[in-house]
Amino acid sequence: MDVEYSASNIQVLEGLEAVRKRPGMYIGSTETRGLHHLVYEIVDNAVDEALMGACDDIEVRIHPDNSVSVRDNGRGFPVGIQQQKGIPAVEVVFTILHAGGTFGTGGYKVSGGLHGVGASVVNALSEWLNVKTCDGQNIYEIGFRRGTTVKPLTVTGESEERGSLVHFKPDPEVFEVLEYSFDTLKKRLQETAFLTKGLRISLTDEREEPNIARAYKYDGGIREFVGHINKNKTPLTSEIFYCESKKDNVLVEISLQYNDGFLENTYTFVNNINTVEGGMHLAGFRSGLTKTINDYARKFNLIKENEKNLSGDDVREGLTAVVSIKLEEPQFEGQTKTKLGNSEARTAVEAVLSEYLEYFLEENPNVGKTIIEKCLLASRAREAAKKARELVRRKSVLESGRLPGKLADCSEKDPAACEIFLVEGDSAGGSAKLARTPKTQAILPLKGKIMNVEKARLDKILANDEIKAMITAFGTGIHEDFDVNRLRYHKIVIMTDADVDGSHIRTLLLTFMYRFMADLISEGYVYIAQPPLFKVEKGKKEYYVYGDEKELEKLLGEIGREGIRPIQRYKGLGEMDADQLWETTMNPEKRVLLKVTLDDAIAADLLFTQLMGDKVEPRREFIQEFANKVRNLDV
Ligand code: TSJ
Repeated sequence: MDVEYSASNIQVLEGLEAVRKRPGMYIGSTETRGLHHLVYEIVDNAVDEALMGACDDIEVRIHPDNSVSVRDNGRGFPVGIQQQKGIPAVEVVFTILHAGGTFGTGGYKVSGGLHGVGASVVNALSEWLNVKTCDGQNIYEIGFRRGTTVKPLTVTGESEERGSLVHFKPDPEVFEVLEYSFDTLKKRLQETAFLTKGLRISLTDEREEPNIARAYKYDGGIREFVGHINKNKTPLTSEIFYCESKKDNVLVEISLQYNDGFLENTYTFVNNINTVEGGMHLAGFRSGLTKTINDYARKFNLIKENEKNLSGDDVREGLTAVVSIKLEEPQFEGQTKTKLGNSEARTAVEAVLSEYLEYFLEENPNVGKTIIEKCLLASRAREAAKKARELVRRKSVLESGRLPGKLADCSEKDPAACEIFLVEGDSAGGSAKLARTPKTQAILPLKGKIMNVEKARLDKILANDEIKAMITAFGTGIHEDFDVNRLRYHKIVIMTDADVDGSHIRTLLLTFMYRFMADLISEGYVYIAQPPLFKVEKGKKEYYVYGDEKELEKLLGEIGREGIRPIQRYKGLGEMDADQLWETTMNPEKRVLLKVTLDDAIAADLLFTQLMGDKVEPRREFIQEFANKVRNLDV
């Protein structure tokens, strides 16, 4: 594809001062998330160059000063004078708000989508930003400070190479957090590599000696993505379905494979944006899947004439799928603007899936048979569960409105003012009950281990006492009956020990909520309490340390070591008395709560699966990784 894109085609709009005045409007937050957003913006522009077929390698480096550089081997920036502004096009890209390639002139862009704020926004929010670009002949450089050009574009040398390099340092005057997370960038870059087959993306962390480096390149694209998601599960077949086709100007890529579990993992992307809220493409995928599988099963007599069609739930049990589409003018809707509204995406995805999946099943009859058997099993189990549920429904605790006996409820009735603490163990539960403010704080002690919800169908899960207690206390119902408007507490606080067991229990709880009450998490009702790890007493003063040994050392450095009584290390909540628990962990005036966010459902699912899956080894890694992650969650 040959796209005409010269210096004069760049659309010009104004106003970088506005960006520095209200950074939140442009990048969402000036905390960790916004900080990382800057990198995605720059990388997405380089990915566009790859989607044009002009580049196949992107290199991201985190430098020791927490500046970041992104290099690609594309055509380099256009350097000619842009007519409207009379300055080089590359300078327009970085100094004029909303300047970018004109939309709809051909090709699909991943930048300029949901997060597409433009390189100029990154520039405005950077203490400094330097650009180097090579067109196969010359090396050009240009430099900026807080969005203003300080080193005009000049030729600084000759080179036969091509490509762009953007190096920037987020402005400490703007960002509250300046430290990049290798893991966060790694996950996002790996996802981008899966979604852009053949593109190599590397990440190097120069803050560590020796440097830490990762590189991702997937020639199989989302087919490898599906394989990756199913890595720690047990796939039903070794074959992974994959198709790619264009319809009504919508480029559709779909890959899927079934595993022996009960849950569905379908991830959808539009122009590389993870559409967490789904939308038209997801709807098209679902209807296409149900229809194609039923048609196939009927055609080959795998469902008897007197049997009912398989339902959508039946054909999605144990399904892992990635649907990635590209279209020129995506319309995003929904609370987090991650729901696709374009109706042409629905018909395109449905048509492409039906055509290619039918062909695939006919070509691979053994795979077809295995899948249909799995769906039939799901269907029968669902029927049985439904009958069982109807039988017990009237007497069910879930419906009775009676609160669990172990719950120490609060007296306040307005959910917005109420909190519930899910506390590990009866002894810590006892202290928490003494410590709490009974008006607004409820306590629900939970027995050591919560059931593993990935290994059971809903009817089993509902029979579990701990889970029943949570559901009735929350008041929301569960799964299809879930209604977040009935939630009785607007803060659900998970309070577990700061050790490996505590982390395991926390993960089980989060898994349960994520799978059956996802809105609790996406709407920001779930928090993690942070009990301190150390207590330091000096003279009459007490200090609590919530971080690790490093932080303890820091405190000791600040207050001096003289006259310090032996340092107390808390192994569990049970070691604190009620007063201490209140002071350090429950008092809304002083405590630090971490809000659980699951905007990255894939990463979460992979983590959960690693913990819950059959294979033992990944489990240990998970507990360690998640224990760290939990400390880094956004507040
Ligand atoms: F985000 C960004 F803008 F800062 C950025 C852009 C960052 C990085 C690392 C790379 C890029 C980028 C832009 N790489 N490649 C390009 N290419 C163009 O802007 C370009 C080059 C040539 C032509 C042409 O028509 O000849 C057109 C374009 C859009």
